[in-house]
Formats: sequence, structure tokens, C-alpha cells
Amino acid sequence: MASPAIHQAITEAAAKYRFPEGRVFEYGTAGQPRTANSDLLNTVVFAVGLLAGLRSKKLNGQWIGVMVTASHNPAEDNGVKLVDPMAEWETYATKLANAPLDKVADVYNELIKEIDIKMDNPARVVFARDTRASGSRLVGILNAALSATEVEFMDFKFMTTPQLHYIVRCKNTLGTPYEYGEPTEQGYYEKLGEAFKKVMRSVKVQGHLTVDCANGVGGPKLHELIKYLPSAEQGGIDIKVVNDNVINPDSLNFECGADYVKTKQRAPPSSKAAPLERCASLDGDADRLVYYYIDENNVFRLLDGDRIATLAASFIGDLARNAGIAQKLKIGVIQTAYANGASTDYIEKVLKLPAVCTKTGVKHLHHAAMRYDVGVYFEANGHGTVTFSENALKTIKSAEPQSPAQQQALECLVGLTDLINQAVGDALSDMLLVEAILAHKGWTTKEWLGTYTDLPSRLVRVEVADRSIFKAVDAERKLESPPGLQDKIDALQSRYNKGRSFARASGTEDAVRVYAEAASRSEADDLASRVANAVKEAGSGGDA
Ligand code: 16G
Ligand code: ZN
Repeated sequence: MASPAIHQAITEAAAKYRFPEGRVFEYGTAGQPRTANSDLLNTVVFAVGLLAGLRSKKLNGQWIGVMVTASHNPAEDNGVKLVDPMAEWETYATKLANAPLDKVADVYNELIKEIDIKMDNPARVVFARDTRASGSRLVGILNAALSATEVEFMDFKFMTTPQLHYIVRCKNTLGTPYEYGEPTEQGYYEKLGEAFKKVMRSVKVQGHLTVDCANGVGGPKLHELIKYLPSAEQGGIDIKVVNDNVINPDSLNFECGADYVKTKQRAPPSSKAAPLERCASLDGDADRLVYYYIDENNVFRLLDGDRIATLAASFIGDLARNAGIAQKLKIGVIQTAYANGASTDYIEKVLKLPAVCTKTGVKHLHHAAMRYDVGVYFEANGHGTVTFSENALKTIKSAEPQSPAQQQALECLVGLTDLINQAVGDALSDMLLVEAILAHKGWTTKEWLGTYTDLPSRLVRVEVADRSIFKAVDAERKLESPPGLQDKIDALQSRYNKGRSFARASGTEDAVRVYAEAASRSEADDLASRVANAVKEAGSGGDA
């Protein structure tokens, strides 16, 4: 039980907010719901603050992170997520967030009992926010919840989501054999800067890179990071930062950023990139990255998360072979059903690596990646990273090189283990990874794109009365409900050359998403629209 003083402090603090009438909050794919009206989030953020403290106590005072961001969504949205939540805590979050305000303290007490929390344990929380205008108000509410429950906390102000993950990892490994780094923003830049220099020891980046920062928090942070990187003259990257306006809050994610580029399949209208110029886009909280360029015929060419995954897997595979430790490292690539079929083929047939499919959402991919010594995971939308197991780190760090070539490969691998953010997918770290690999391979983006040819694909959003009737199985590649719908989809896709299609309920929006790919553009479009129709019929209670 919370002390009467805490119970009272919670009730008093909660009384300042108004519960949005008629709303039921659900913990979504990646955290609390984002809403177009961030005013609705007051009580949710308050609940998340309470929960973060409880979770820290449950973990004997481990640091828990709370990030206030709505990522790639419009500027007026906001959201909040815990670093890093466990699946079963999502029901607790939902319970707290939906409690009437005068009952929050009681529900808090019920949870203490249900989760079996020792209230004498310390509780520690770090939080940060992106550049959204509503962020400061929401952070104030977090502050109120943490203060009411006597939690020790640190406010890291503006940060990218991966930077906050980095801080949490550093704080929780401090003084252990797994020490991750200095738990400060500067520590983050120093670690990346040092690692990048190590990886780049023998090579030079060719050409320059334009980075679209979605007018989000990634802009100022990239400017800062650049100070820790070798200059272009020293063989480093000549980076041009664009869409880094965080003064005008409405420009966030507006016609720019990774989500715009990936979903619209075009460069931001503001882009002045010349043909063949290497470009990258981050999203609003800098945990997604995609590359692209305009080719000689003025055609937009996208290098998305699938491409980053295949690039990284091929490079790390080569390094492991060159270092003479390939036999000791189990490398795997983790994707979701949205990965282009051509990328999966390339991973299995050309790279000869296992390709695993998981449910959508970073937590699922991360989990699956941890089963490998080197787990390369990326969603097509640009979320992802590479994880190294304890065995991998030991193998890489203790291998005795038998030749200068082996030594070079080993040093590069050691650098990669520091360059790649192990806590979570990180657009800034992933960008340095891609730049380093392209430099090592001596590749332009065109050569990178040339590794395989994507199958034309189409994504359709279908509005249905109740998306909860669409129950997916097999890593969301098949539907077990509504009955009969999957048979229809199977029959449809079998009619198209290389046809593949699936439908799944979105975890973030009230809709069902249909994905289809096939050998030609017209077949992919046709398959997508037929499956979408079947979904619509099934969703309206018609004969599926
Ligand atoms: C969230 C997920 C993202 C996933 C997307 C799917 C995280 C940090 N973010 O944004 O990985 O691709 O949801 O959205 O896990 P959907 O369920 O609406 O298709
Ligand atoms: Zn994001």
C-alpha cells in the first residue's frame, strides 16, 4: 500500500486534470495512444508517471525512461512511451489511464498489491521530450506524478527517443561488467564519434550526404553530433542538414521526414538534391531512417529499412568471415511481413542468412534479434538496429588475429559494436553505420540499390466498423478471423506472379492495413485492391 501521504498527494495532483469524457485509452503497438488533441493526454501522462515509478520499484530501483513524443505524427499530436515496457505491464497502464481521477490513488494501491511491489524499494525515472509545443505541459504532468509518489527523477529536456534509451541503458549498467557508456548527452556523442573513427580508420566517405531532419529534435542533435565526427577533409562525412527548423512548431513532420518519404515514395518538396545525390530522412523523434536519391532519369529511388538491413547483414557477414570468426557467430535478419519479398529472397539466397518474420512493432523484432549472436532487425519503415549477444562481444573482443587483414576486420567489428545503438533503433547511429558501410564497400547509393530489385508493392488502408474482429496469426501474415477471409486472400494471391498479400488490424489507427506485392506494378495494385475489397466486405458483416 502507498502511504496515506502519497495516496493524498496523488489524489490532489490528479484533481487538477479533467478526464476526457467518453475516452478509453489503450496501450498501442508502441506505447500510449497518440491523439490529435494532446490536451486529452494529461491524464494518460499522469498515469504513465505513476506507473514508471512502480515499475522502477518492482525492478529494485532500476532506471525507467519516459519519452514524450508522437514520432512521425503531426505537430499537434503527442504521445508517451515507457523505456522499456514489458508486455504484461500494458494492461496495468490501461487500467491506470482509464481510472476516474478521484479513484487513481485507489487503483494505484490495487496495482501495488496485484504486481506485488515493495514500496520501500527506491524508484528512479528519467524523462525527455521531442520538440512539440505540448511537450512542456506534459512533462510538467510527469513531474507532478513523480513528485506525488516520491520518485527520484531526472529531466533530460529535449532528446531523441534513442538518446533517452541510451541514457537508460547507461544508467542501468553503470558499475557492471556491461557498462554501456557515460549517461549524458555528451557521452552519447563521444561514444558515437569515437566508434565512427574506429570503423572508418582505413576508408573515406565519398560525396556528401543531405539529411532531412523532419524539423524535429533530430536536427539540433545532428548538428551537435557533427562536432564529434571527423570532418570531410579527415575522411568523414560532408553532411548538409536540412529541415532542421524547430522554431516553427507546425513544420514538424510536415511534408518531410522518414514517414513522408517512405509512404509518399517521394523526396520532400523542399528538397534541392541534385540527381544521384545521397539523401537521408529521419522521423520526428529520430528513431527511423530511410535513404533515397533521384536517379539520372529523375526517378525517385528509395532505400528503406529492408535495404539498410541487407546492407548491414552483408557487411557484418563479410567482416566476420574476414576476421576468421564466421563459424562462431550466428547471424540472423529479422523482418516483418511488410519487408519486400525480394529482400527476404536476397537475405536467404544471396547472403545465405536466416530471415525471420515477426509481428509489427519494434519490441517484437528486438526480442527475436536477441536470439542471434548478431541480430540485424529493421522494419521496412526504417526502425531498426543490430544487436550483439554476450557471446558475440566476447568472440569479437578476444579473437587473436592471424593476419593484418584479420586484425583490420576485427577492429572494424569492435568499432561497430559501439557505433550501433544496442538499446534501440537509432536514426543517427544507423546513419553513421550506413555511411561507414558505403565507404568500406566503395558503393554509391545506386550500387547499393543494385543489389536486388524490389517487387512492386502497395499498401492500402481500409476503414472497418470494428477492427478487433481481424485476428492475425503467423507473425501477422494470416488471418484466423473473420472466418473465410484468409481463404479468399490465399485464392487471390495465388493468381498473381509472385503475389503475396496480407491484412492486419493496425495497432495505432482505427483501420485495417492491406499489403500486396507482385511481379509487376499493375498486378500488385490489382491484388491490393481486391484484397482490400474482401476485407471491406468482411468488415461490414457481409459474406467474406
Ligand atoms: C508503431 C511502431 C512501429 C510500427 C508501427 C505500426 C515502435 C517504436 N513503433 O509506430 O514499429 O511499424 O507502429 O503501426 O514500435 P500500425 O500497427 O498502425 O501498422
Ligand atoms: Zn519515431
